[in-house]
Amino acid sequence: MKIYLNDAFVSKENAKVSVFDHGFLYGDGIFEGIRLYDGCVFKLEEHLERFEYSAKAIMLELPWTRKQISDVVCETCRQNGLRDGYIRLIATRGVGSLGLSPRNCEKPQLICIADKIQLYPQEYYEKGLKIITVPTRRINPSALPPMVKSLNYLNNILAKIEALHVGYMEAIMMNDQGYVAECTGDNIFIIQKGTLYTPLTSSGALKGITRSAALEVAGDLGMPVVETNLTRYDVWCADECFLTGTAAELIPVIEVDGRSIGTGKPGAFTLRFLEQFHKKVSREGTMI
Ligand code: PXG
Repeated sequence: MKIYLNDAFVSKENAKVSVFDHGFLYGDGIFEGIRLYDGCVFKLEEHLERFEYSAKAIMLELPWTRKQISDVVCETCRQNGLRDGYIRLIATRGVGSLGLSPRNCEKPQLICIADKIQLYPQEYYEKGLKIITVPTRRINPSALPPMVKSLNYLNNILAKIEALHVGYMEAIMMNDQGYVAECTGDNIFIIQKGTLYTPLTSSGALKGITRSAALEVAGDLGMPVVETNLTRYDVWCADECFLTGTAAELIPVIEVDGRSIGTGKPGAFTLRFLEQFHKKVSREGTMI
């Protein structure tokens, strides 16, 4: 495996960063998870735009143009002979000294990894996932905006641990007002009486690229969409539910907190979304 690390491609064994990098010391940095389908990068421009917004939000000045970063992403895929896979693009604050101030960091580090990923076993895409809500709340946007895809994932990891601890693979996180925000690495959707509902990104959700793709699919299917506050009750009593994320793609949910969703099987609309989503990823993308 070849990894892009500061202007060069190095082997996995040699892809090492300093323990003085503030990305390691403080989680001071940003990332993107991007999919490669059949030699085409899915929604590359959208990912690069979000990467730039994340950088802007944490005042990390990226010394690379969008074209340069885009070339790094595509070249990393080519160097690894990948046609399908998962790309992890990372920018850290860079090497500095001990102490929080980013001012003592010389320059940001750019890293790109391209590999294979399957978050959930295939059977869950067919049978659906059982999930739970957990006590760990999504961090308040005034503390750390969840729209920033930062290297600080402890909030989500704590929620994931709570789910895993009691035998579930994914958790719904509520915001500090008690509304549904998102899952630990996925956005959440419900369908009720033919309308698609999803939490507002201002409720503490990442503005997921796959979320936007699902909203586009809803448009293609002529399904009304409402972005609004959702309660646990709304999810428990939904006709259908599914999650979206770059890693998970689009996965049906069949049970939440012990309540069956709809018939307890992936719903008819969800299956149509899945089908349309797969058509979309095979049609669209930037050729590497
Ligand atoms: N919410 C959170 C908190 C995320 O981290 C999403 C929603 C979905 O966003 P996208 O843009 O991917 O549709 C994410 C993305 C992993 C992994 O390694 C997680 C994500 C992306 C890539 C890899 O588990 N989460």
